[in-house]
Amino acid sequence: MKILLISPCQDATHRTPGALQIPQIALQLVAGLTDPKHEIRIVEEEFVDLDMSLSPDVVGLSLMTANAPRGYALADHFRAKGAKVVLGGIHPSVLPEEAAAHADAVVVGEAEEVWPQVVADLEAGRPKPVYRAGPADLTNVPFPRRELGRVKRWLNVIPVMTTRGCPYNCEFCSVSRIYGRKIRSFPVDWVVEDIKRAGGKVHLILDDNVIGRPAYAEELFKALKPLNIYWVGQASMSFALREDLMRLAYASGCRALFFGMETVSEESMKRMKKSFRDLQDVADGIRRIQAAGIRFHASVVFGFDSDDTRIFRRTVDFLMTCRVHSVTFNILTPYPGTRVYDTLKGEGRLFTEDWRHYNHMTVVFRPARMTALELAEGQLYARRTFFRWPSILRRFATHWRHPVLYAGMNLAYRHSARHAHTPVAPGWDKQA
Ligand code: B12
Repeated sequence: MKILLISPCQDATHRTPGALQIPQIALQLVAGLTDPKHEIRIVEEEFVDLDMSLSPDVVGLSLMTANAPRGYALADHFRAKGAKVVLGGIHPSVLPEEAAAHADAVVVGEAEEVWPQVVADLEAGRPKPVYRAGPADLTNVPFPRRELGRVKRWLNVIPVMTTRGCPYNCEFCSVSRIYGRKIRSFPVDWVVEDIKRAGGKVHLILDDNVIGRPAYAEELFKALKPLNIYWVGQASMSFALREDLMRLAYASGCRALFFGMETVSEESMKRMKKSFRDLQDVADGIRRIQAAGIRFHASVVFGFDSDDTRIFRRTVDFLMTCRVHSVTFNILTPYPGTRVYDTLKGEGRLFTEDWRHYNHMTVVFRPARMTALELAEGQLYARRTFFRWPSILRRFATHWRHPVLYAGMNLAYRHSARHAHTPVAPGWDKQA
């Protein structure tokens, strides 16, 4: 069979700028699970145009909520041409009924243990409408077919997986619901072999928390050191309490980590049961992590019910004082399958369920202690202020040892902040 695997873009008119392009690994993994007798093509529409005249036998689409509407349109297009369509990824996994309207089969959860059966059923002409997968055993997974869907990029970041699952259960996140709260890991020698096969020098470890299992992280960091690679990833703030792990991580090539810091509101920290609940502890943690040579990329979320309009200035001032390397200023997004979605929906505070706007960057609900417009303008103020030249130059004093990474991230975020509009979803004024 001719199988076309697609990662749809969110918005064909507004794709991710080159410097921020990070390839998806899910489709290369699905390709690795497929009997090699089938002909496979991978297209990441966020990076390259999709040839709509292709005539595959089977189309597999990987969907998040933000690119689900585009995915459904592509599914309808290829089904009308006679192809069988399979939908997978986090969005179909939380809303299989909605996805089933655009597919011959929906995979709920992880592909590893169901995809071979899906392909066999498709070949036999009798796919089941839904395939439900439990947490996969990661000890014997075929390597991703990284040669497929390769696109030449400014910065060739190679995505790598080492663990799956997240012990935390944040109200705005659907990961633990889909992948479980128990952390499962790929064997360390499998990860090392995968990195060797992938080639490249700069890697993104995709895990939600690379130190979720400290003993495994220690073994992993020691095994990565001889590979002489650089890597970035995600971790929880508790990393700052482990000088030993920070030293091992830096020695293994870690140069920057994305931290779900979420907020500077101690009221919200307590409600979210964050590992750090005192702002001074957070500041000390940031200082220790950056002193270990690891760039601190903060992910901040605006729009919690305890937030009022003072949160924006307080957040920017705090991050400036801590000389943080870079920041993603997100807007609370009630993704389906999360507790915050159920709460806001239950309270009739959602403006829209047009998933195109569910992308961490658009106000789709009525906040509690400010208007939707104040939340949108506040996020924009924070982005523009933190990435102003005086701020970039002042923080550079702390990050001069890694000028390329610093310049690349800060200029890319400055560019997207300067060209951003006030992100409120249609329908906000009806509820203001
Ligand atoms: C790495 C990552 C990124 C990277 C790379 C994204 C990418 N292209 O993959 C970057 C930084 C670019 C990114 C950006 C964004 N991300 Co992101 N990202 C992740 C992260 C941490 C890991 C995803 C991953 O690759 N996992 C490893 C692979 C193997 O797992 P997987 O993708 O889930 O695939 C498995 C199954 O889902 C299934 N499957 C998946 N696709 C398919 C397809 C078929 C046909 C089949 C059969 C099976 C199947 O099989 C796979 C193997 O078991 C997840 C958190 C998580 N744990 O999932 C958040 C996550 C997916 N991201 C999220 C969001 C919201 C975004 C952004 C919108 C945020 C923003 N504005 O910045 C953007 C959107 C970018 C885009 N391209 O549209 C949300 C999605 C929530 C939702 N309901 O949509 C998540 C869940 C984070 C969260 N905590 O909420 N992201």
